[in-house]
Amino acid sequence: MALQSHSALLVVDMQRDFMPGGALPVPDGDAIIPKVNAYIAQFRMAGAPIFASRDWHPPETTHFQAQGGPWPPHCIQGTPGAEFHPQLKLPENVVIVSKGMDPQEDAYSAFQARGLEEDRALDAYLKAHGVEHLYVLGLALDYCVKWSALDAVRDGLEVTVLIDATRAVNVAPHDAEETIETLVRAGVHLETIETLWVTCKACEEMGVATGATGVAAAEEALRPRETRAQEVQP
Ligand code: VGL
Ligand code: ZN
Repeated sequence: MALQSHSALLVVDMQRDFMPGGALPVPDGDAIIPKVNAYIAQFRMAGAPIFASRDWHPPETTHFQAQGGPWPPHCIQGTPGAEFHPQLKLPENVVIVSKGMDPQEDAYSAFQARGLEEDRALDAYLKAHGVEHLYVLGLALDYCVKWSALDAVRDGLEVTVLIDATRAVNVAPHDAEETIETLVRAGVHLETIETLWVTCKACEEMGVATGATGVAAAEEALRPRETRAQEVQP
């Protein structure tokens, strides 16, 4: 499978509270950040739109244990825990969509999210951008990544989960495996940065490096400008 035009990237809930030390930590949630940034750089170089969802709860919601729900309080609107991880490198033109604002709704799927503009839903943004193939990564595989991918299939999109850039909560020990099985049965493709970029013909046509070179190019693109400028000086 190759990255084609009409592709978009959905970065799911890369927020502090889902990282080690946060209120609802996903084991190794922060370990995927360099890879997530490499994907972001690649999609950016390919000119593909990038969306980022965030869990964005009110202080009281039936999603939290105090109100009878399954989870400790997390990602409360405006708190540090709800911020994107500081090492996440979202591009300036990223479209941020927020979910879980309704105090009666879990909202595990980014398709339940709304953008800041005109209260627009994710599917409306995707349609407006002519997106046909959605690539999904982030946290957590067994909740928000899973339900977002399944909703995307239901919405008629081709869907790929970037399996090396996601981690599961694993409330039960086999949740990750079961999630992967469910996704594959639903027709979701699974790719890694190697399988995606090695075969990326469209990227080559667009002048985007693929394979190991692509990863190196992405890393280069992510380095702070000052560092790059210094290196060309004698
Ligand atoms: C999520 C548990 C609770 C997620 C959100 O984004 O995967 N998981 N709230
Ligand atoms: Zn939540």
